[in-house]
Amino acid sequence: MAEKILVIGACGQVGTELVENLQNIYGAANVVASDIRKSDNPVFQNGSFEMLNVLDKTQIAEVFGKYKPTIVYHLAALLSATAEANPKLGWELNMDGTFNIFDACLEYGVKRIFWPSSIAVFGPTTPAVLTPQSTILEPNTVYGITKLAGERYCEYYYNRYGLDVRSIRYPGLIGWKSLPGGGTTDYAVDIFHQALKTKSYTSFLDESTTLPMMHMEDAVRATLEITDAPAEKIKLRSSYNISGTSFNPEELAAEIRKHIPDFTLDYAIDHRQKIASSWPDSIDDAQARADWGWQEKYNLENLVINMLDNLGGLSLTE
Ligand code: AKB
Repeated sequence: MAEKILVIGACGQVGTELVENLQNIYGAANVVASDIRKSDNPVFQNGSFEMLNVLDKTQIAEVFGKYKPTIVYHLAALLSATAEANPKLGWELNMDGTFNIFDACLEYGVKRIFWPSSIAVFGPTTPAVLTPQSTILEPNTVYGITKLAGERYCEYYYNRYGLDVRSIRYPGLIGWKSLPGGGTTDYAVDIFHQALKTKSYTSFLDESTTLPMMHMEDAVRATLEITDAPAEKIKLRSSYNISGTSFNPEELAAEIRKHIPDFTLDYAIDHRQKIASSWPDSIDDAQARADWGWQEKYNLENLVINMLDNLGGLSLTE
């Protein structure tokens, strides 16, 4: 039977690029994108699009009933900074929304579901360097709390109901095709746009804040690889650590200066610093490598070249 793919929260930073990849793999006719509002990105002109609020069970039943998806990517969530601004909505959307989608997946016999966790499950008491897969999980943001509870529910739904959920803990994601919204790691995308426009950037995180980061191409590939891996390779039914690279704003700026020598970086630290300070510097992803063969392609150097190149800026050095 041909797969029917449903992407929920499709118009966000990951969804936009994931939908494009899925259309290339399965054919646009087999990919249904859904979100609470439609983005004008051209990718959504192909295939089907449905308005879908994950808190609306009637709407969920309509979409699942209409398309009978075999594989679901449930990406709808409030990210760290937005959830801190509205903790009740953060809890409701991230938790109730996830229950509603997991239950619909069970009811409609979905074969596999992908649900993203995040490095936000870690907190100030977690070992910060090469954070192990199994470690202290005491997040102090509402986003991190919902991601940790969500991970536990992934494992619970797998053990109790046999729902084949797969999950990875996304680091900060950096891509040129789509913009992030409401995260703490968003500076690492914005800096490229500003570097090209104004040759300057004001960072809301301080110079020594090292965070785990990943190029979007790697993140989308990890998402597809874990979702498509044979079930017996997925030994962890909570969520896998995955790692790309790690850097702080100063290191990122130094790399950008190799291509835009007069780029300047200033600092105006805001509330997001507290969130970032609670997250690790780097991640140990040995289990993802061993179980389903995870391997990143981008380090800081080729990530910066790729971003500037695709955003049209390498000509600045010529
Ligand atoms: C955020 O900053 O909230 C996200 C994340 C690390 O999950 N990018």
